[in-house]
Amino acid sequence: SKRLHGKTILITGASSGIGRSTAFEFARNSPKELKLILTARRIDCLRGIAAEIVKEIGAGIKVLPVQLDVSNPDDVRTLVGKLPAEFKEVDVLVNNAGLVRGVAKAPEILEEDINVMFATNVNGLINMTQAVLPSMLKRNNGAGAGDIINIGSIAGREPYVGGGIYCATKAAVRSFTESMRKELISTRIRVICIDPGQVETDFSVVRFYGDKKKANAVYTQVPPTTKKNPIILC
Ligand code: NDP
Ligand code: 8X3
Repeated sequence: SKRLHGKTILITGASSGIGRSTAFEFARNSPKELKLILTARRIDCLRGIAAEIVKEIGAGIKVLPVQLDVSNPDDVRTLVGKLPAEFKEVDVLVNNAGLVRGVAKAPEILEEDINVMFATNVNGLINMTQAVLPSMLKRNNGAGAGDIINIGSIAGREPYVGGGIYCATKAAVRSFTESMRKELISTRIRVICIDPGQVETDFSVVRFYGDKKKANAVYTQVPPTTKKNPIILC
């Protein structure tokens, strides 16, 4: 799309699943001047994805892989300052990094799992937003311009048994998004929350601590969204 001409897009959690696909979608639907910043903890995966994108789209697109743990506030706070000059002005932030751990019900939920889900899905998303927003607010002579796309979930609307913490984190993403929309109403900064249903990614592998058999069983009940079974937008 021409509207993406020369824009800089930052995606968190771009090493896998929805984040990785989002990077390819932006690359495939944009002019060559697009600049993509791909972030996640697994830098080797990001480097591989960057090479794949450049191979498919052509050397004109600029892809910058950056190692970043969004649950580490110091790393998030210093991120923009460390970016090369041509990548500093982020036009589109895709807050996608997130995870679920376990299916335990209270009072059996592990404290470590509670903390990692909130630190990543909620605090990470809020800290990323605060890191990028100042430069968006300065744009267009202070009138503000940019897009913030938060990846929520249907789990944030319809909590389920064994998902008490994950669902709460996604409800928090939805609520924070709504506050931001209201706070930024007079600017040209758009904030949206996308709430996917089940998508077949590494999400369930992470939920079951790496047990692929248990993860695959999740998708035998209801067909998930996949490349062959895409979401149809009406
Ligand atoms: P994946 O497990 O395939 O991808 C998750 C991504 O998040 C990875 O790139 C991972 O990268 C990154 N990530 C996790 N923790 C951190 C961290 N601390 N810092 C930086 N990056 C991190 O799952 P999905 O693609 O499915 O998940 C993406 C988003 O979509 C999540 O927010 C999830 O909640 C949401 N979602 C998923 C649905 C589904 O059914 N799959 C449905 C609705 C929403 P790395 O490990 O390299 O850091
Ligand atoms: C992921 C969708 O229903 O597996 O957010 O929690 S669900």
